[in-house]
Amino acid sequence: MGTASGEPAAQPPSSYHAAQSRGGKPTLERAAYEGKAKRVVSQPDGVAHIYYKDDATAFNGARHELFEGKGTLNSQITERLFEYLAGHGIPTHHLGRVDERTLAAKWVDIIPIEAVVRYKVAGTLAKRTGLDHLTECDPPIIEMYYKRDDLGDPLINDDHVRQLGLATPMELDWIRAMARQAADALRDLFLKAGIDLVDLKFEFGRTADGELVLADEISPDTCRFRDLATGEILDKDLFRFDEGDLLAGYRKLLAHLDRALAANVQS
Ligand code: ADP
Ligand code: AIR
Ligand code: ASP
Repeated sequence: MGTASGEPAAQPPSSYHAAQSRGGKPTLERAAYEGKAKRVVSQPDGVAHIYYKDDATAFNGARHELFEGKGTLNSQITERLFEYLAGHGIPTHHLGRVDERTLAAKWVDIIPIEAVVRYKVAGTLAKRTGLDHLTECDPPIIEMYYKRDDLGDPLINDDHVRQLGLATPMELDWIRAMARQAADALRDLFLKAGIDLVDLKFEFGRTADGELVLADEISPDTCRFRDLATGEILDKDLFRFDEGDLLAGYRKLLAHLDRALAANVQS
């Protein structure tokens, strides 16, 4: 398990090999993958170049719009957050920056599980339970979704993970612990930035060497953020629910984050 001092996290045994067909998803054998918001291209030596597009989609692609500059902003936010998490002992796929909107990462076989950590009720949790919006979840709720666009990414439990052969019980325990540890570190950082991290989604993958790492992106496309002072929404809900100017929200989030990171370095 990772520590706040930056010790690397102990890995679960890498006995599992995905039996699942991944449909159109990126796998270690696949050279390129065009996603809804990113394009992933395999490079030599197990490296992936992840190009952040300006596309915003919602509700499994049912809504789609372009926001010029969103890709660059998300690549910047993701880069800073992966670097911050690496400093907190979380193993990640992140390697560095390639250009304005492209990040280099270890090419991984994505485990088709979306791990969602919720500090407050929002989105589909509010819809599913009838709980009031922004009710505190203490301790935070951790959910697993099956990453399958054709099925609408359904909520699943440990038994489903076992039945589908998505991960071993030890891997699932590790994913849950790592998701909580990474989310808690991010929640602390965003509190210092004057931002409430309401919930977020993580993806994990296996490198060619069998290491389990945090992958994909961490950005306002994958997290819910509220300005603590004003209550303003600073994430993709601006687009999902026509709540306001998406680019202005993402820019504000990055500016707050940079101030908190700078203060973190000085203290
Ligand atoms: P989607 O697949 O939902 O349309 P994106 O547009 O974000 O999502 O596409 C990026 C895809 O790349 C996702 O399926 C994600 O799981 C995958 N991915 C993220 N990081 C890596 C990585 N390091 N190596 C290989 N694939 C990755
Ligand atoms: N998420 C889930 N699937 C895709 C994404 N981006 C993220 C949302 C939100 C959290 O997971 O951005 O931060 C919970 O989403 P929901 O829709 O289940 O309430
Ligand atoms: N990213 C998913 C989609 O494109 C889910 C979401 O963020 O609402 O529909």
